[in-house]
This record gives sequence, structure tokens and C-alpha cells, in this order.
Amino acid sequence: MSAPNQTKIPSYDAIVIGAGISGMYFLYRLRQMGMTALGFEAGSDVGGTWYWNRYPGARFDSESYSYGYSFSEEVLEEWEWSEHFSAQPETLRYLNYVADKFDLRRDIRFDTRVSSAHYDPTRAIWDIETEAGDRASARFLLMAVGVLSEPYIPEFPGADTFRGEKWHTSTWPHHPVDLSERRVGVIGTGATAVQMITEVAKNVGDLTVFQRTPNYCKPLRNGPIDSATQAEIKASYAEIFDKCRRSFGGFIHDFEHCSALDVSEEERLEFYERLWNERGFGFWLGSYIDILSDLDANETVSKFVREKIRERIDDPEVAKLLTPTNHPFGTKRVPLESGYYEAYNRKNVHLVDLHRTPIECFTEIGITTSAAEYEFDVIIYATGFDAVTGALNRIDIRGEQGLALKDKWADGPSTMLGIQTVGFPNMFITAGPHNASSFCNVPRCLEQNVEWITDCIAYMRDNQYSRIEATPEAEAEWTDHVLESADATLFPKTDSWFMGANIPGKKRVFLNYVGGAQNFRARCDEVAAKNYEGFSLR
Ligand code: N01
Repeated sequence: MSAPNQTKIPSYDAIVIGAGISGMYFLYRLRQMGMTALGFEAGSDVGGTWYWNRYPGARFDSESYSYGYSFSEEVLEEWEWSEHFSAQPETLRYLNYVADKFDLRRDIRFDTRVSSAHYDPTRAIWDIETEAGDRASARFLLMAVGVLSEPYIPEFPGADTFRGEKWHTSTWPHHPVDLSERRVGVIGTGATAVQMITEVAKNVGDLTVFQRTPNYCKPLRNGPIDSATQAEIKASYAEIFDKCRRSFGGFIHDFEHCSALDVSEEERLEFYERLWNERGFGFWLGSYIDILSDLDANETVSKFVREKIRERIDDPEVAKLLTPTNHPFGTKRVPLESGYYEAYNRKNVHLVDLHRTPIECFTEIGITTSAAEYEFDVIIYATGFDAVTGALNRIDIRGEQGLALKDKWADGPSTMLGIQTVGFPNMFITAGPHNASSFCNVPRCLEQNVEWITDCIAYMRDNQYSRIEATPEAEAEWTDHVLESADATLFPKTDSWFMGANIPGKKRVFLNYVGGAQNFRARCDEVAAKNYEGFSLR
């Protein structure tokens, strides 16, 4: 951080980094509490994930009406989702409408990246500096930087020599892109690629997909919301949100309390078939209780999906490549699709198996694998994100003893409730590592995070506390609990962003909380009810 100059540094009760779903809600809540707050946002407007991810096909895989904010009766009454699973432009319009309604932009500095945040123990204040050199300070530092906001671009030799255009899915150009006569290469087949490939394939000159690992995708079954359903939704918001609050993942779906192995094969197949034909995530998060914890139970559903995939692809060789066999169903995030497999039945869509023929380098004209050279006009990285910790680590965050957050977490994160970490007083994180939000119908958990944190700040103000920090004992206990909960499932067996395993050199450790969003909420409520047990307040 540069030396102090003579200009007065603006000071606030809180600084909020990020103007996505939780950053916006923080600003709303703090203002309601009569506190001063300033938000910083790298993008040019509000929306976070929905501001950045503009690739064709980007849409919810949560039911739209379970995704929006629940805190305002007026917003619930005024806003109407047009589809069961809203597409990105509509979601961004929604977030803009909320920002307008509550006049949030006046407290946000856009096009501004925060480069450092240092805690000064003598003043008990956080000092932040932006990439442009602007500075500000605050009692509370509220990190609302998102789970999947730090794009990951693998280092392929020669990438800079490619003469065509290339971009990551999360930085899709803001202007319309016409690919109808262009040769396009896509690297990656995760949930983003599945949505994007399906749309791009409909109007592209020629499309080549470079796949390392196939996924188990499930049909989304989207559709418009008719006016009768719209009225029904509006009349039942209380029940919808209550259902989400009590469920494992903050969705309207929840697990059956029955093992996949305790029923006959006939009953099981009938059940899978029913869930398969329903909308959304029920097939993943509304299935038998042990499909994500018992390999034999899991194999019943993995086999079911493999058969469903094969049925849809004309070429048996391509079908084989698109059928996952190296990991259990649901241990990577399940992509929801609307015609993904049929895209590969088009003559101008090709699939390259990177296991058999890895990428060797980029060239001026395209990509060379161990078997062939491919020519492209455009290359799209659908290669995911340095998830959960990436956006935090990008900022030079230093705590009480000058310790850098990324050094503290070099061997994996440790937190209390994923919300605070020892050594970083008065810093709160939404959707941080080991927080239920990073494995949740995100806004449902983010609202809970923001409400818990702002209630805690109100409690501190009412009781004249100026400093809060998790205790080492509480942090160790929570971290053990998080890792034990993960070890009781099949998730650690699979390489994915859940495990940090998608980033070369990143510690392979579970980054989310899979003990259930409803249990996370209960634990947070208990901590608050016991005057913030597990935190030291002074
Ligand atoms: O990223 P990913 P994503 N060479 O990490 C491949 C959320 N989301 O952006 O599997 C070649 O899942 C990699 O291969 P492999 C959702 O939570 C939400 O698709 O590592 N390939 C994989 O195929 C999701 O989980 C919505 O072998 C390389 C792909 O790139 C999260 O975003 C929609 C490679 C990355 O897949 C991330 O999804 C979409 C390399 N060097 C996404 N490195 C909603 O609907 C990586 N890959 C709300």
C-alpha cells in the first residue's frame, strides 16, 4: 500500500466489495440500519455473475421464483419471471430493477477493482486501495466477491500466437457476436459449456468441442410461466421460501429419506424416470438419500443416466465419448441441458477427446493436438473458475499481524461458518469457503449470510463492541466438521472445483459445506442466540 498522502481518506462503517446479489443486499441492509457503506465493483454495473456471464444459453438452473430476493414483499409482487428457468438477460434486468428500486447505485463505485485490504490493529480499521490508487477505510470489510468469479484460463503453449479472437465464457463480449459463418473451437464441457454449446451449435459455421471429462447432464425442461401459474407462484411465495429454507440445498427439491438400495429395481426405475421428466434439479437433489454417499446406491443412478445419454446420440463412437464412466453421478455439478446431446448429431459439430489426443499447443491459425491441427476463427475457453477462494486471493488481504489471507489458506481454508477467519477481525465473507452458500441455490443462502452478518454488526453496535474475530477453537471445530461432512460423501473421490482440483497447484481439499444448508442455518442461528458463541468480541 502506498504512503499516506495529504488528502483525507473517506471513511465508512462498512466497505462492501462486489455488487452482485449479496453486495447489493448488504448495501440495502446497512442503509436500513442507518450505517454508512461504500461498495466497489469491478464491472460497469450491478449483477456480479449475471453481469459477466453473457454467453449464449446462460440461464438459471434454479426455478426462477425460488431464486430472486425474498426480503421485499413489493419486489415479489412487482416482478414477474417469464420462464421457469430465467435466461441471463432477464436475470440481469431483474437485478437492475432491484438496484433502481432501492437506489443502490449511488453507494457503488463501478469499474473499480480493489487491489488491497489491510487491517490496521491500532485503529481497528480496514484500509483498502483500488487498482487506480484510490483509498478508503471502514470498521467492517464485507467480502461479497462471489464463488465463481475468478476465470481460469489454462496455460497452453503458444496461446498468444493465435491470430483469431479468443475469450473466456465469463468475459463473453457485450456486443452481439455472429458465429454463423465462423469456425469455433470450445475447450471444456462443464455446466457452462453445456449451456453454451447447445445454443452456439444452432447457428455456427463449424464447431469443434475439446473434451477432457464428459458430464452427466439432465434435461432442464424449461418453459414459459403462464398467467395462472404466475398467480399461483405469487400467492405461494411464503411456502416456496419456507420449503427452500428447510431443504438440503436451498432448492424446492429435497432428498427422499430412503435408500436407493431399499426398494425394488422396478420401483427405483419408476422413481428415476419420474424425476428425470420433472423440471430442474430434483433428479440430483431430490433423489434417494444415499446416492451421493454410497457407491452402490450411486451406481443405480449413474447407470440410468448413462443409458439416457446414449439413446440421444446418433454416432455410437461419439455417444461413448460423451458418456461418463470415470466418476459417480452428481459428484461434479450436474449440468442441466436443453438439447445438448442432439447438438453432436449435427454435421458441423465435432468432438475431440483430449484423453486420447491432448492439446499440444495453440498456433497462429488454431489448436494442435497430438493427432491433428484444427483451424479456427474463434476459440472459447469454457474452462471454469478458480472457485471459492480465487476472487478473495486476487486481492492482497492482510490481517492483524500482516498475514496474507492467501498464505493462511495455502494448505486449504479454515473458517468459522465460512463467514470469518481467525486473524482477520471485522472481515466477513459471503459464500466463502466452507459456507453453505457455495453449495446452495445461491441467493437463498446469500440472503441468510447477509442477514446474519448485518444482524451481528447491529448487535455489536447495540452493545458497544468494535471488534469481532472468530476464536481458533471454534474455527478448528467448524473446519473439522466441514471436512468430516465431506468425507461422509462421494464428493472427495472426484476431481472438480468443489475440491479445488481444477486448478493446477491448488491444494486439493473440499471447499464447500455439504452438511446441508438447513443445518448450516440452524448452526448460525444457534451461534447468534448464544451471543455469538465461537467469536471473541471486544
Ligand atoms: O466450469 P467447470 P464451468 N484442458 O470447472 C475443462 C456454475 N454454473 O464454467 O472436467 C482441457 O465445471 C474441464 O475438464 P475436466 C456451476 O456451479 C452455473 O462449466 O476438469 N479442458 C471442464 O470440462 C458450475 O459447476 C450455471 O476434465 C480443461 C471445463 O473445462 C460452475 O459454474 C451455469 C482444462 C470446466 O468446467 C463452473 O462451471 C453454468 C484444460 N487444461 C455454470 N481445464 C447456472 O445455471 C479445464 N478444462 C446458474
